[in-house]
Amino acid sequence: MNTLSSRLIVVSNRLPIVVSSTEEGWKISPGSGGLVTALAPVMKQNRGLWIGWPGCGDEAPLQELFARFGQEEGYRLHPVPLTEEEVERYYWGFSNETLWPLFHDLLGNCNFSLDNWKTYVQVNERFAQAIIEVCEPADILWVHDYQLTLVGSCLRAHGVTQTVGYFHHIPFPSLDLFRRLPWGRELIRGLMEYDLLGFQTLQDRRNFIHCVISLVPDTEVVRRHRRHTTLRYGAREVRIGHYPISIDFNEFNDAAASKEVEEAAWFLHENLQERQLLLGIDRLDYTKGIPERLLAYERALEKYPELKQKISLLQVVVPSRTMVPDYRDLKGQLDQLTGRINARFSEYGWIPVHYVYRSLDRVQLLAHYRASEIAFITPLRDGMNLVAKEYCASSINNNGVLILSEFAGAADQMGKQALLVNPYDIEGTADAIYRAFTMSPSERHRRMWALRADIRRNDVHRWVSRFVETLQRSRKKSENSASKN
Ligand code: GDG
Repeated sequence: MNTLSSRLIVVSNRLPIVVSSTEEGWKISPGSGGLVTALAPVMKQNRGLWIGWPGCGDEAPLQELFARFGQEEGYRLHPVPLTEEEVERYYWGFSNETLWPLFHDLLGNCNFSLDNWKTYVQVNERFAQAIIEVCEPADILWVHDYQLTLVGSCLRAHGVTQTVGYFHHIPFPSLDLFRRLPWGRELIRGLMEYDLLGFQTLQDRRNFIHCVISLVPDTEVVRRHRRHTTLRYGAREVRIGHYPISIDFNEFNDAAASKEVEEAAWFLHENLQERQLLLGIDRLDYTKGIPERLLAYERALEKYPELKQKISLLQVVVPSRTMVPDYRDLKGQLDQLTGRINARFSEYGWIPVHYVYRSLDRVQLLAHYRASEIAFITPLRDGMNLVAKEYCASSINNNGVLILSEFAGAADQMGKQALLVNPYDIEGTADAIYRAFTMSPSERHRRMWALRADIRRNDVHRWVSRFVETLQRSRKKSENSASKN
């Protein structure tokens, strides 16, 4: 991407860092994940500044650590300190127990609490204050995700007129569901104070526009383009587009080809030469459809007995949000289901489910991708699902098959070449396992080759460029109309 004419400020709930206390003193290192990898070069190039909650209390010498980080990484950090109670109500409460389940169509998991909502508003205001402290008139601002929907409107309330973009990483629900949120109108109006709103899929973009038109009477559609729709909201024009997020294809492809990963992958398959590995990797989350997946696998073993001894499910579950009661219950359910399937089907020398409840290091993660003949990714709902893309980028021999839920955002781009399933359809998903297992090498090659070519072309660097360039265009447009008035 070309250098921008202005400084880029990124705002997210968490800063992209890990702060830890070691025997040699405090340490700071960049966090992992696609967003950090994609944004780091753009931030370096454009004198970037990243604003967010550091994820620790004031026991760490943050000023000193941030100065070190700035020198080493080439962009600066600015903290938004939060109290324990704020984290409890804004993050664990409203973000993770209300917005997260509602936006994933799981109304039954929602907790609607007025106190949590009030703290959410207050913390969004705190983020806006932190931006105002450091922001200069020419800066471009890019806010991320559902924890910070109201930052744009808080900024406007303080008279900030800069161009502000927002990217929504999770799905946006239908009007029918969204209306259940008691503070839905405030949230939608808050979002309409951004200049550019980015969603993962066309469906999310449509759902959002439908909610705006129905709940905010003073809006109208000005233009419809393939990539975005422009709405007029009061005196302002707001662009709403879809920008499917992606991964750093080359990084996964190259790392998967390394000697270290090759050896680890060989080791994983060592005792299982004649067997196909079916891989599930997820954060512990009820949106990921892990119990339904286990039931479909159980049904496949029942319906297609020839799979016995010939297939094993490797299910990795990364501990997450264990403070939230629904997540603890899910863990119990998984322990019970895997135990049942293994007790029912195990034979000497063959265990049907290898269940791992921990995070894998990077080499192991890539080795799992490379070693598995089939990826089994069946969320009930997902904004995108980067694991599906990472699996394909690591499938360097073009021999993997992707079974993918039709309710993952990734299905929009990968649906033609993946075996699409409805995760609630246990019978259909069991059939897809059998179909993947029996797929010929030439069909596997053809499908995986096309999947990889598409991810290579539409990688995360392209995603960043497309969003930031549109944001810059929005800025030029508002500058032009301001100079005419
Ligand atoms: C949100 C949206 C959207 C997983 N296991 C291990 C591990 N991972 C890494 C994967 C991948 C990431 O975690 C998971 O990304 P997802 O996209 O699947 O899901 P969310 O975390 O829920 O992210 C989602 C995303 O935002 C981006 O917009 O796609 O829909 O929910 O990168 O590699 N990493 C390591 N060990 C593991 O065991 N090191």
